[in-house]
Amino acid sequence: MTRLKIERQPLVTSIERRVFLGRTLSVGALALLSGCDISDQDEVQSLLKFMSRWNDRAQAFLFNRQRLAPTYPESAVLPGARYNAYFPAEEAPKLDAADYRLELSGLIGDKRPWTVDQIHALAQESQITRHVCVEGWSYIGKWSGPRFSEFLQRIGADLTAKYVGFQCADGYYGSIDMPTALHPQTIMAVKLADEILPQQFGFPFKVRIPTKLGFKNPKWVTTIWVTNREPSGFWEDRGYNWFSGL
Ligand SMILES: Nc1nc2c(c(=O)[nH]1)N[C@H]1C(S)=C(S)[C@@H](COP(=O)(O)O)O[C@H]1N2
Ligand SMILES: [Mo]
Repeated sequence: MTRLKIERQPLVTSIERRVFLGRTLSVGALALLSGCDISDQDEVQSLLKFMSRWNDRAQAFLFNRQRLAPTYPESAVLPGARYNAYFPAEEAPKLDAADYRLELSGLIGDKRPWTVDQIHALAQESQITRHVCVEGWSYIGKWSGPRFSEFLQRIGADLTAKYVGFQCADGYYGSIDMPTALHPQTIMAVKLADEILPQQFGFPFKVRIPTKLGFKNPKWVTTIWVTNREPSGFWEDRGYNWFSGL
């Protein structure tokens, strides 16, 4: 698949970007690097990867399960959500509601696949929150759908497991920590602006996680799994920090 041929982005670049965005840590690492020309050496990369993993653990420790991401009034929603993916909107997967099946694997009691109708039948909630992309833009949108925690309970997921993983129809993949999966604002968004989620925004659903950066919100999800194994992700494997909380 040509889409997946993306140049590896060194971790240094993403850390510089994080500092640019005024985010935590890595200032020391940057000071260490500035003025010397060693930033693409393997040792520096592995030191920074180690620090990023350490940063993940610190962020996970500090994450408050009850703290809510800011919400906004209807009037704050501007028309038109902003599309993003690692390919143009015309190439977005077109999943057909009739043959779509959400596959389940890993530490889950009932692994029978789910249809779109079954997802729609769960009680839905709406949220007006800000989607923040690491590239430096954001928008306020209204998303609706079942709480992910409700879904995880229904399928008999092991809620004491560490991670939930996602595979998407476009080859994208990702994972989140269990506290974030169970957070009250983490939903399976089946609607955007009160309409069925448009195809390019992730039909049949996007896991909407307002406590995380945009790239941690997978669209066109086809498989969900629950695991204790080392998590990964499409952008994380290209250098972005795994936890990436807001
Ligand atoms: N399957 C899949 N999900 C994805 C992506 C992607 O390329 N593929 N891109 C992520 C990124 S970087 C962003 S900013 C958001 C954009 O979501 P939106 O198009 O609904 O605004 O989707 C995220 N989820
Ligand atoms: Mo993004």
